[in-house]
Amino acid sequence: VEASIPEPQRKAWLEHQTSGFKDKDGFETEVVRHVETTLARSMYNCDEQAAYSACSLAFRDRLILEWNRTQQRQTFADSKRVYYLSLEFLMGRALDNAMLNIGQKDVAKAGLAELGFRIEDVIEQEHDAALGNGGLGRLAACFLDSLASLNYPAWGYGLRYRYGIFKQEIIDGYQVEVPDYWLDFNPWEFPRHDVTVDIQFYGHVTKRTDDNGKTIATWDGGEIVKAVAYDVPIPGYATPSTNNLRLWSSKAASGEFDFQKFNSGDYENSVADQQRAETISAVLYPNDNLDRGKELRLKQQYFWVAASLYDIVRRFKKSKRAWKEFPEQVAIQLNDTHPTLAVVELQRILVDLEGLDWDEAWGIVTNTFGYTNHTVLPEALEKWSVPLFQHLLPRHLQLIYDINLFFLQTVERKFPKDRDMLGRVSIIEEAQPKMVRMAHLAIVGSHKVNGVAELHSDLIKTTIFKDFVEVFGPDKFTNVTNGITPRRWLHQANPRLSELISSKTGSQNFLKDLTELAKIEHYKDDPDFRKEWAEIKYANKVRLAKYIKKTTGVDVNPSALFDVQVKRIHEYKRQQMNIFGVIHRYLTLKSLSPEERKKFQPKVSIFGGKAAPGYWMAKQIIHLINAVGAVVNNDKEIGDLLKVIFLEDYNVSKAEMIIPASDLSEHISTAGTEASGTSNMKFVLNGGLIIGTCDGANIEITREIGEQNIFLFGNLAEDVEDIRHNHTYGSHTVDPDLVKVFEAIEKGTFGEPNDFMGMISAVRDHGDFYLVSDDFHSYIETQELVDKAYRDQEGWITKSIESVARMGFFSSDRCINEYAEGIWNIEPLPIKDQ
Ligand code: NBY
Repeated sequence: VEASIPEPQRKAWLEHQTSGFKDKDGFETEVVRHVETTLARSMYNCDEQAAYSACSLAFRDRLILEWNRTQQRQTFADSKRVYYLSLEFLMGRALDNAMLNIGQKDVAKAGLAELGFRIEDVIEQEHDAALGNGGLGRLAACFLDSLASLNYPAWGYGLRYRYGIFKQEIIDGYQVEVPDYWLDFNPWEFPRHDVTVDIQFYGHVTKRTDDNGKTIATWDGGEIVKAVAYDVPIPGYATPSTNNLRLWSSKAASGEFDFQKFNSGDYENSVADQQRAETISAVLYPNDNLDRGKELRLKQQYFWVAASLYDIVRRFKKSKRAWKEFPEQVAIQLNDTHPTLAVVELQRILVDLEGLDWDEAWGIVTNTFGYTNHTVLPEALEKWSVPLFQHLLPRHLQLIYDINLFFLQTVERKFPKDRDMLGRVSIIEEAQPKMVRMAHLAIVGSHKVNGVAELHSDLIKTTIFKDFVEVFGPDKFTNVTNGITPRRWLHQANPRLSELISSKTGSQNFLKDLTELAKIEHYKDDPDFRKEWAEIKYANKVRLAKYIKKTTGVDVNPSALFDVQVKRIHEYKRQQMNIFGVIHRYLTLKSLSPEERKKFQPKVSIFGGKAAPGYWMAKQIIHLINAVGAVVNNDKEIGDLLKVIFLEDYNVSKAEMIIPASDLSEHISTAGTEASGTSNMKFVLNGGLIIGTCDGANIEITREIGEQNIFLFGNLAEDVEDIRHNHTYGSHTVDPDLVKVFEAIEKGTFGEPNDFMGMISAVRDHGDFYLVSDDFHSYIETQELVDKAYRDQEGWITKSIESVARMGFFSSDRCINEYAEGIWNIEPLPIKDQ
């Protein structure tokens, strides 16, 4: 059905178009209107939550209009689009970002003040959109910001989880998980009840031969679940471009409930069907860097991938182009292997539904997809059991077998008789049961595979994907070092620093071209500039200290060195090494005379991060941090010399407050395990220094900012394998300082020692896989260098300024431009006057 308004009536439409508020008065009018009509409240009944809602709705109205125009412009231009498929989008709050990107925050601030509200309090009302675990999900969010800001025609596709990552509470020192129901009031999403896709599961496949001798497969039976689109506008910074993030929600296909069951008196079961369908998009799996192989997770993946591809193909078909032009119009990026079924689904659409030949279809598929790998950890590499596949997606399993067969035939031609090679690269792992290796499928189905930092991209080429480099040649494998959006992570999180920088660079253009930060290096000896620089850091620390007092009851001195490690809790990230280091510091302090103690650098050790609910060791680490805090923070002898804080429920909006307040942050993963890291970039961009290992993007950060501005320590990635081998087959002695730490724990200094024996025996008795003992001495020594450097405040400020000035490379804008040119082959869409 043609839905567009006929020509004669369009004039009336254009005359009645609105454009949202224009100035402070207009903004206030809109806020009051939304309070009084949309929310049905009044000035006698308007709390901060209502002010937040009305303010968001006023901004939303402006966004929608630009969003519609952007979509019309993209449709009209009919140029190539990129689709970013990610099971996670860790967006955080939207209002502040919308105000800044549209460039109307000052207007809102003044307007809200006149109406009786402080803008900071209003912003604080918003619940984080936390549809992600950690770095991978936040990267997707930064990419959306850059894609819109750079005017690329791009859509994100994800799942609309009813529950995002759980809320973490710390009760008696233990993590407790609480569901995060975030959809009560969400002005940033638009349900598209008219945009739905029926998704099939289970059933059976029949094959027949048509008149031309071609085999036709049909997939019948099983059950249908409906996917409903919810759209989220993504505003670009200082551009009208507003892209779309489409999140799918699941619903029973038969509408409200199954009438047949209802009429036969089985009302309860008809409701149960409904609920079962809704379960698909109910909850985000809370594991980072761990694959658990649950059936519901595979259902989520197919549900989301099938709906997204249907949508993408539907849009392509409207253009009436030949299929072979598909890769010239469409680029699809796979954010890790989670969306890899898209490769199979597109092949199924082209072969089974559109009747293309296998080879032509496969050429289209491989030219469309790109795959980004985010980990080398074996436990995080996705595998699905063949029987599960057979049951849930019978046709897809057949297609995977065919894809594998043709792939292995090409490998066989290149490496005749190399059966080991065939076994190693096969998409099917010959295990009991057989498993589908999703990373192998993603590589075979894509034209480019990239890692997320130089070391990581080298590692995947020489370790987990080595054979594929031989099969496909090295050009298929590439690096795109991660980046972060300076809009959220500098301008929004640290407005005073952003302001100081713009006063020296002459404009806010550095927020669009981060390499302009280099200009501030000219001022590094300017006393006024340095003073202001230090004052901003101090003010950010005061704000965090207040927050710590409010949430934990502990007084911390803002003049102390703030040493921060905030990220998901994982053994490879080595929070255990950090807390062992803190214990070592505590024991050292206790052994000193009061006179000697005074020479010590006062420090606040700040931790934050969630443990996956089933990750016992990670939970033990959280417990130890809290147990150490309980002792140290109440030790009168120690006072301000050492405080240990665990901040509950670390998330994006808390990161925005914590990161600008750090002097030092810890990025101390075992070398070769952290693919990139992105918070390392955020901390340095906010004037904090890093203590870190030669891992992930730390290496490139060092190259950019200079070795004198970072505290590197520990063994190198190239040596890790040998060291591990030695743990198992050679002699393994624990570092003597670490032994003392263990003794203190075992003596009961921090409560029941049995609670912490897992962490100790992992190092002492189970091979110390993460090299905690091997790196401990170097870590402690380097922390001493940090103390010394910090006592030279002037030297520290110089390091801080130089580092920020040299961080231009780490903008996600640079990163997105690299993807656009090297992988997607897309161009920005110029904004003409409309
Ligand atoms: O991706 C992270 C990497 O650890 C980090 O080094 C990198 O900077 C970042 C962006 O490239 N990976 C990550 O966050 N991964 C996950 O959150 C994740 C979530 C789920 C699953 C696997 C990994 N899963 O298999 O379910």
